[in-house]
Amino acid sequence: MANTTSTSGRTRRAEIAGGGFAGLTAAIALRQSGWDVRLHEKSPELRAFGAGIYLWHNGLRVLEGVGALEDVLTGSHTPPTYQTWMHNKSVSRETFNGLPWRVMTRSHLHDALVRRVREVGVDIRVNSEAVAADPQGRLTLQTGEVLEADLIIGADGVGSKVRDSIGFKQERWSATDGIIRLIVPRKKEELGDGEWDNTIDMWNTSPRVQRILYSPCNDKELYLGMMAPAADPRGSRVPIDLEVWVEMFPFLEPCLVEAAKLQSARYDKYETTKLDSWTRGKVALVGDAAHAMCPALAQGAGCSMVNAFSIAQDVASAASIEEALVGWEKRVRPITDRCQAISADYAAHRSLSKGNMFTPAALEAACYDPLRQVSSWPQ
Ligand code: FAD
Ligand code: 5PR
Repeated sequence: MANTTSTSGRTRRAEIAGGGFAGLTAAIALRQSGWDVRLHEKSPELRAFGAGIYLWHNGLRVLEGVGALEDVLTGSHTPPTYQTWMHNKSVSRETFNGLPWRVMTRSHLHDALVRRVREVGVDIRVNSEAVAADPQGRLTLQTGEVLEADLIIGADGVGSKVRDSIGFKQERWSATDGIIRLIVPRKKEELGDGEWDNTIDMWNTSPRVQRILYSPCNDKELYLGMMAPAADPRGSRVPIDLEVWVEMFPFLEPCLVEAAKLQSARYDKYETTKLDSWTRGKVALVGDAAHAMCPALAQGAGCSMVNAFSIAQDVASAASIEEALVGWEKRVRPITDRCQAISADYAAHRSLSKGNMFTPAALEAACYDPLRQVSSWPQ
């Protein structure tokens, strides 16, 4: 690995706050291009939070770029079709014209990135909470320690302290609906006849709005996204209200019984964050810190990973980090902004229930190839 990355011959140093998908991706990509990288995670260990996740061509290409693709493909699943049901009747079966996509557990993806972060030699600090950043290139930790670097990355999620310490202008709002996300055993034999290897987005609007996004992750694990309006006390109850879910989805009973056992279940509302800018001096915000979005297009992590990977490309040969970051935002932000807007619109109108909603505009982010820096599907 090259150990000089600047024209002065000195190895450049990055301090990254946050060990989620965005922070891990940025850390590996920078380290691969010769930077000294330290990653701060406030939790006691690097661990994924949450249930399942979809990655599309854009995110899968990032994994290729950071050397984690093979690892992620083993133990994850591409369903034969992405089906949508309304009141138990199929309204669409999508295959995206061959566009690659993949479903997996969050821990599967996170573990692969963590293995790679260790392999490339990122300096990892757990129990290390960032509390502030300074555009001059300083990161302050909760302990009071102040670290200087050429580049500071705030990848500390939707509640970002790095962001809020600097004071970006921002809009934040929550949607009407929220979701309980769980991993349960597949129980394929017990489910009886059906195409249970598919993704099936099962919508019901009467007698209540209740939806299950059924997403097999591999032979053993099933990701259930159980959506209900925040105003519905029974649909949003955790641990789940078995009766109300089985009544609507009787054919999923074996899986729902397992879901009801999970005491740690949470109901999360969808949050959106929009900032006037993602950078200030030597500080860049990536991932949910910069652009938390509704999950309708399943692109929050995908865009986060693309943007994190792209920073490393844009600072690689830059004489000025500040200018490179401005250029980076200009280059990558429009796709994320459009994706965030469509996701918010789909969530607000429950548009996915109509089926066939993965239009070319909706798949724009997914079609992007961060390695070649072009939209590249079909190839
Ligand atoms: P996070 O995952 O929040 O990671 C932030 C990390 O920083 C955490 O490890 C946290 O502990 C740490 N941290 C926080 N504060 C500090 C601090 N001050 N100092 C140090 N460390 C700190 N995206 C997809 O691409 N596909 C999907 O299918 C998908 N489904 C979704 C479903 C739902 C219901 C929701 C709500 C989101 C979904 N997303 C999906 C979006 C995706 O989860 C996020 O966009 C993604 O996880 C953001 O990653 P991140 O690294 O920016 O933030
Ligand atoms: N797609 C995915 C997802 O996890 C959610 C949604 C769409 C992959 C939420 O769980 O529309 O809310 C959605």
